[in-house]
Amino acid sequence: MITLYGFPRTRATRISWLLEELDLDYDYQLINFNTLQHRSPDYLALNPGGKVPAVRVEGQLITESGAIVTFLADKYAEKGFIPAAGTLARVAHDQWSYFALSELEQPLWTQGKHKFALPKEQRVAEIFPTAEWEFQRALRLFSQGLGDQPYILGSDFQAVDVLLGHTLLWGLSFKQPIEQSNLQAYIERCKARPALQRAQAREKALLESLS
Ligand SMILES: N[C@@H](CCC(=O)N[C@@H](CS)C(=O)NCC(=O)O)C(=O)O
Repeated sequence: MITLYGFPRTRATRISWLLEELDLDYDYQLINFNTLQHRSPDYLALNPGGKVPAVRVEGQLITESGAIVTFLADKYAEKGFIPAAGTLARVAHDQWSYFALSELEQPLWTQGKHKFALPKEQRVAEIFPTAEWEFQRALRLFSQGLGDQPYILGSDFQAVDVLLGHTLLWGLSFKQPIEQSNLQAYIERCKARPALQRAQAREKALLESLS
């Protein structure tokens, strides 16, 4: 059984979304951000970074959402969510995964860190216009790469689309304009995926269990 340590509306959604796409059973261990459980000695003993997502697979803890997504898609390669290693299709998959994590996500995370995640004395309000500009620049490149394909590698939804789709949804939640019509259509395709809807329903139930 795979254990996912996570909290709703965080990068943990990337993992629950992919697990649902892969149609795998998993145990969702809620790490309650509201009570700062991610900074508790117990969680830090498990995951010294104090972050989510983390997964435990066959007794090993794995962190970093990009590594988890790639690992799970590779481990269950027969389900068809990632091209084989060493192929040009795979490098395109990895290229867009790294783009999601370093170019598209980074300006959003910069905003998040300087709005709420960093200690107050480390926050720099002047950073926001630059981060917003960088996000728009990354959107233009993404839009160009997507063109008129349904998903980034073509007609099939792949693990990389979890990273890209989740990050676009994050952009919307941060009220960033996404004006490219092909990206808007891509977002709608992602939102319509039953696997994402199941992951979000599970998150909602977990949140409700806290109140
Ligand atoms: N690079 C990591 C980032 C993980 C991360 O920053 N997660 C956030 C939630 S989305 C977190 O756990 N924040 C808690 C904290 O920074 O104290 C990944 O992609 O998994």
